[in-house]
Amino acid sequence: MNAQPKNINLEEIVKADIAHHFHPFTDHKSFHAAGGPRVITHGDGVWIWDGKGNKILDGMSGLWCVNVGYGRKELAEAAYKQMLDLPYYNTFFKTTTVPATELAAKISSLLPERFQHVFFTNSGSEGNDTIVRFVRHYWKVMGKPYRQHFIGRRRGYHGSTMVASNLGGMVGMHEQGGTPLPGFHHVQQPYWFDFGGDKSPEDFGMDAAADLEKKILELGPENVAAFIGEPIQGAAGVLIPPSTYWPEVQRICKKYEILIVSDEVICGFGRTGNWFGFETFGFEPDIINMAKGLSSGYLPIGAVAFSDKLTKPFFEKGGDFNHGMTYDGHPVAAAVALKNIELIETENMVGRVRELAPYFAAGLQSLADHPIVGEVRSVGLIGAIELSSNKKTRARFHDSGRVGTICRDHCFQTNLIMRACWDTMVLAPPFCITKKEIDELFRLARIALDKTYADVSGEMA
Ligand code: PXG
Repeated sequence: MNAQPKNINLEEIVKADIAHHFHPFTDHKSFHAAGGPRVITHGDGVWIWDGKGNKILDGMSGLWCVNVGYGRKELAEAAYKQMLDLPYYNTFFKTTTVPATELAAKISSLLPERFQHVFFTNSGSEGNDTIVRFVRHYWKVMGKPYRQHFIGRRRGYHGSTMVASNLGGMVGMHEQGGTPLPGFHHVQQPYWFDFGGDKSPEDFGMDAAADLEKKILELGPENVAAFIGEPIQGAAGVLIPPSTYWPEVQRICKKYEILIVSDEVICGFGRTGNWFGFETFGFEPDIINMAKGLSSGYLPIGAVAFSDKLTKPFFEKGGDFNHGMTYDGHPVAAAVALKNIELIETENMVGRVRELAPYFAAGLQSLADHPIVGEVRSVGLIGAIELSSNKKTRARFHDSGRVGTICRDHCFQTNLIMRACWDTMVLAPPFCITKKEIDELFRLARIALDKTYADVSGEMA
């Protein structure tokens, strides 16, 4: 247990934060107007505490990452031990450390046989930057230098660096970075609730995949390097693709020899009830990007697995791969990731996600009758609640994101962390959540929905 109150001078921290801390993905004016941040001080299991002593149910595992839950001493001890042994050494210039190598082998053992090699990064964004350089170079080495174009999905999220945000389809990010840069393209996301119209989800899944083929033909198949997708689009609002979608994407990419990148930063390490999302949705990627759940967020670390077909030319033809970051394979982060994977394995947490999935889904379903809920959906321990002004027509409230923010703020007041992606409320609780805690999560969620409805009931269509 790690639930004792922490002695902090809250006022001082808030003051210092307003004075000196420039936050990511934040409207700074309204942040200041609201009196600064909520300060999170400690956590245990699915619970976190703020500086005022509020006990909060974290329905988001931080930012989709604290999969084993808060307060696992084993992870702290693994970091402590490794820091004493060797706090840092690099993996450049024909060197390695024991945890980095052991982790590469461990990750490889969790993946299909064709993934024997792993490149380490410090975040999901860096992983995707790595993938773009690697893939472009790979196609040059293979004598196909024209294969330089990448295709992602609208509202896909692949990170915040310039290249990762190009792969992603978040317009708000493009607008602030002078992107998308040439060579990055975006197609229909498999989002039946908003775009499916009268079609069945399965037919719509085929349509969304057909949009990829259309783009490939427009660019010229010989110019396309890779398609990147999250098995479930997380930050877009937990878009769970219809069953037809991924198999059809696979067929199309195979037809035109286009590489498939599975961005498993959210889905990886058990979230969907399998180790990886591509297993849940039945496709065969060439490259896998991982971060978040790799260390359950206890330290920053990411990894990219390349299939042997892609690494082979590097081993046979030689020549440097001109890419790397100081902390690639950081030994302390790697030691923590190894211990994290050990916990997932020894406590059968992937099986636990699968077992809890129907209970979690039933909890979501219990909200489906709520007047402002248009749809609920989930796979494993990741789910979404669509806010809608008319269940039948799946109509949206005006000013996309407004009602989602209202609901998120009510969740905050109710001591539940449930995030809003526009007007979709999303959940991804830690795997250690109990059935009783799932009940509590949905009890709090209903309170937040009731309060939201009270605010917008006059807008129902
Ligand atoms: N790929 C995917 C699928 C992600 O979800 C990244 C790459 C980038 O990872 P890093 O470690 O560079 O952040 C992510 C990250 C949100 C939110 O509000 C989601 C992410 C990050 C921050 C906020 O939903 N996903």
